[in-house]
Amino acid sequence: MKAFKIVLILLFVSFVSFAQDENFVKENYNKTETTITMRDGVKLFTVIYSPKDTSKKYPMLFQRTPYSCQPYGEDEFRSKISPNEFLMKEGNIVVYQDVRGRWMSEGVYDNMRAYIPNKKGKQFDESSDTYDSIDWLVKNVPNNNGNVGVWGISYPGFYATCSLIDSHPALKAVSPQACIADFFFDDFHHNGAYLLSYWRATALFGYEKTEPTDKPWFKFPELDSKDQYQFFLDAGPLSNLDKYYKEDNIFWKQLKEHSSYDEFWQSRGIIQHLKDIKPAVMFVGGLFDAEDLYGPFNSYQAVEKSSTNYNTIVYGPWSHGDWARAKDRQAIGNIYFGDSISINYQKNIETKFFNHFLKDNGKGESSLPEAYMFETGKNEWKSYQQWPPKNTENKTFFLQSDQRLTDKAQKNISFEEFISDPKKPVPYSEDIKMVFTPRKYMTDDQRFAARRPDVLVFETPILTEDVSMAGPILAKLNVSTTGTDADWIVKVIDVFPADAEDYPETQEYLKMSNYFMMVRSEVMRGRFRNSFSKPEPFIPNEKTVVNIKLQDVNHTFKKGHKIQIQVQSTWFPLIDLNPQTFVPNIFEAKAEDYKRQTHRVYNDSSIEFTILKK
Ligand code: PG9
Repeated sequence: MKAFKIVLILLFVSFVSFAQDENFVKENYNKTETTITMRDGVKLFTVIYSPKDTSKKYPMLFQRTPYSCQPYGEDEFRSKISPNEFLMKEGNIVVYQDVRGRWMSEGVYDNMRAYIPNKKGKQFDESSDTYDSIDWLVKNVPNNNGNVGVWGISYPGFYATCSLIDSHPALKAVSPQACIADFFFDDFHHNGAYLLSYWRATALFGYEKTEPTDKPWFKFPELDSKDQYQFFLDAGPLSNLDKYYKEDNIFWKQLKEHSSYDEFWQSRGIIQHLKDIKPAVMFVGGLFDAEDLYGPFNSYQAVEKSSTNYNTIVYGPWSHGDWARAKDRQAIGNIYFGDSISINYQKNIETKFFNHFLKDNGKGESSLPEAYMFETGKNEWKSYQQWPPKNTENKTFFLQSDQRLTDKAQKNISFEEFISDPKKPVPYSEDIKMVFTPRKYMTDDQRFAARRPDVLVFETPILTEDVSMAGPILAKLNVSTTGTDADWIVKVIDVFPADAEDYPETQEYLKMSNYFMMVRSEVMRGRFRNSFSKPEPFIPNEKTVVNIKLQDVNHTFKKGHKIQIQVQSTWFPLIDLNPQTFVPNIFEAKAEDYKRQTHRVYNDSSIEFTILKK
């Protein structure tokens, strides 16, 4: 009976604290809604949460979003505001804005709107919209201390990056998180391969609204299947999907018309403009972020190379946006990384970053590292003075006969061969589902793929000591195909020992014993091997170089594990099918273009790892 009473009391306490939390914003903040007029006259809808305690001045934490400032109405409050609960509870002015063309703001939306250098008169872009908004906020919001911080995750992360360019002098600290940098390498494409797994998301960003609205103006296609592999396989060529998105879906039209890295995509890439950055920056990303892994790594490097400002990077054992949640156990799919990882980051890293520059005016040292990187495998945080770390060396492993991965080149070069059949593509996941965007596959078990004849496997013997990788990976493939086009996918896998224990998160049908954990993966659409803007066919049966840069890792392959590489040519429906016959634009390929081909990977192919020196 006593235990029952204790449980009841605990339940009541947690309910009361939840209820208090639920009302914390309403009880401690005032909310006002307004519009801010941009230099071209367009009005952007802006929501301002100000602490009721007006005994001191506060910085403003500002987020610009395409996902809505809702709830709308001055009596409707968000349950949580600001980047995290620590910053919410200690008191800041928190501002949200619907970006141009979205929800309650006026204007026309443009996906990844291109930055315009040396703007004149009423010319605008996302950087100038941020500048104009900050200028109005510091002049008009009561009780602000004149310092502004910007943050955002994913698409809001892109707008945070835009705020850095031609930045307003009041903008002192920016944290672009999982920030999209370029839609040809983030989200909708990877190295030119179209992410079919994003197809449903095209509805979210494809339709233009006609006036400010607090109701969704877009509609998602109604599909009669929850089995994405079969649905898209049955759909056949991409043009068969036009029946779901008509001419009014502008983004679907743009995706189809711009299948190469042409001016349309190039102009929208933000990295090229990251020069002479002034505000302090903290880029944040997830080592297993399936959506925007390219953005934070490459944006950080661009700022590091071009600017002298405070510029730092944090990558944790996270999937897309995990760091903003407060899960006790941090796990992705079947892999557990540790407890309270996100909450500790929020308290000891993110809150410190903003307070140092917005409340302490950046005086003295921030006490934060240049690079704060979680080392998966060992599952511990590491601080580095630069990223990638100085004490690393490049080590080459060769993809050899008999499925061997060794650091010695093979003398008599031969090849491994497989039939690649668009009618029977390699699944990217064993799970039967219909995703809005991909997520879990980034740490998924790859045994199902290894056991297919159209997936080549190369692995080291059992490691006798730890091997720690910290930085980029470069796959240098020498391949051939009987066809005239092909995709090449490389997966880097940590093979667990037979005695590996299950986690509570381990899926029912799986065992962690001998688990093939995906650590990193990437595709190169073969037509773009020499140029993303000038696609080239393969010459049938001619040995051809295909290099693939895989995004950085920070992973230790522990003693007793094995390093494994898998190579394949389909990855469905994560990416669309390559017809394996060269056509000008795969979005216009016909059913008869899709052909089985025989592919070869020659044994002088190699993979270069960035290894941490002992
Ligand atoms: N980068 C993510 C995304 C962009 C576009 C479509 C779907 C997802 C994000 O903003 O979450």
